[in-house]
Amino acid sequence: MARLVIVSNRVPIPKARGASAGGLAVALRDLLTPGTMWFGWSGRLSSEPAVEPAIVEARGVTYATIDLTSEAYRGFYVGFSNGALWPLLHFRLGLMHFRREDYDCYLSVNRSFAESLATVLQPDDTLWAHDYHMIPLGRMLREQGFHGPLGFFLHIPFAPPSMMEALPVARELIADLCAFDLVGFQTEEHARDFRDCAQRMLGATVQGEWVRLNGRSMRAFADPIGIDAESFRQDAVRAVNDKLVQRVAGSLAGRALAIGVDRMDYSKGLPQRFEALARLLEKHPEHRRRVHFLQICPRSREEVDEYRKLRAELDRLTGRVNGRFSEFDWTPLRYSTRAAPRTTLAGLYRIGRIGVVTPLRDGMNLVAKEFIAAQDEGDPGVLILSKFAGAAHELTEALIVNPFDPDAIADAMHLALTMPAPDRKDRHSALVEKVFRTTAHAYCQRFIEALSQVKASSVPRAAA
Ligand code: GDG
Repeated sequence: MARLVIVSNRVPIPKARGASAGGLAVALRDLLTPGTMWFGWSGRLSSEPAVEPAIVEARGVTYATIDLTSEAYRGFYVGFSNGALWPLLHFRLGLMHFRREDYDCYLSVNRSFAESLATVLQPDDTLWAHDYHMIPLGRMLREQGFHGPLGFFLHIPFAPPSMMEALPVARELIADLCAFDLVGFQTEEHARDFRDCAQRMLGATVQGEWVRLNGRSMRAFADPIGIDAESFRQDAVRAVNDKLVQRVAGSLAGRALAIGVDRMDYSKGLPQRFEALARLLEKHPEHRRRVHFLQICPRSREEVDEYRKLRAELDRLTGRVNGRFSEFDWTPLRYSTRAAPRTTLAGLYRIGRIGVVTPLRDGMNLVAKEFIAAQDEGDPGVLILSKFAGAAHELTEALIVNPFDPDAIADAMHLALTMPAPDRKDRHSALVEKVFRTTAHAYCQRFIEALSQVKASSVPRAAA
């Protein structure tokens, strides 16, 4: 196959030995064979970034990165990507802050990416760009004369036309997505929303998964992301020896552990989840002193106002729940904003009786899959899953809840805490089969294969 060039906002350059890889690096691990290139932002700010990327080679993979100015970072990353696109695509119109200057900055950073990429791209490369920061990149590369296959994957949800229309530059962004040969979404619902937007807002012709606009065709399909289930399971088994896991297990003193793991983000439904715990203890006092809820919640995007407000709200709610229900030797809610090492996390899932995954909207949600992979199949825990997470389209044997309804989450917690072992095992065996089938490996293979096919059929004959 031609050389693969992966593009994403942040580039996970492997660090010192033993450091664990981030989410996207784990998902794309199978593709990081010698010869591959990964291009994107270095994570550094500098006053005059160079056009030519800095190159680091590790295990045969070339990592090419550029710096951003602090002004570009504010407009492109904080402003348009996380202040406008993220809330819009998570159905939070009230939190969307659109500023034309931020959008201009978003375009100009994408243009810098395209110009910098042009210095390292080879004509027969295949390019796969990731996520909402990079939507205009495909069109810009085409304008620079790149003819190779162009793929894009959106990790977060898409929105239907009625919602997309609220963004003043939605038509431009949808047209930009159409400039790729292949666009992957987490679920068929998101893919369909995109095709509907292309049809209704741009007048494109849609046939099945194909979208035809201005004389060229592209494909928009669902390619659900997964985890490396086997290695995660092994981590979880090994983590019985992890000191922190042992300390947490000891501190439970026989009580059930309910666990939530989320970046601190308003899309994850954390206040409703904390409220649900209070409802559980109120409606079912028999669970008082018998359950601990552990919420691991690493801080994220604190440059954006909404994220700082969320932190203050969670601090307040934690105080309220614990103030109301704690006893001298029992605290119902433990909440930490520190990140846990990956193996520790796997071990904590394994000792969890309930995994609580209740985002208000989520592209996929890998925590749901990790929780399932980590369970002891002889005595598995129960997954409570939001109907608005992409994962709910596959993991139908979880206890599916409406995350806006703390009472419904509380009822699911009660059901999970009282579920007999045979029921837990039945649900788990159906779920684990799915998590081991729709893995990260399967996700990558499906995308790369679709990209190799789509190009052949979408290039106009004269140009082929
Ligand atoms: C986006 C989409 C989509 C969390 N806390 C710790 C930690 N994590 C890890 C989890 C999981 C990952 O971070 C989070 O992934 P999610 O899928 O849950 O959510 P997003 O970060 O919002 O990711 C999402 C995903 O992209 C992939 O396409 O599923 O819908 O929003 O792997 O385990 N890892 C460690 N310590 C922590 O404290 N080590």
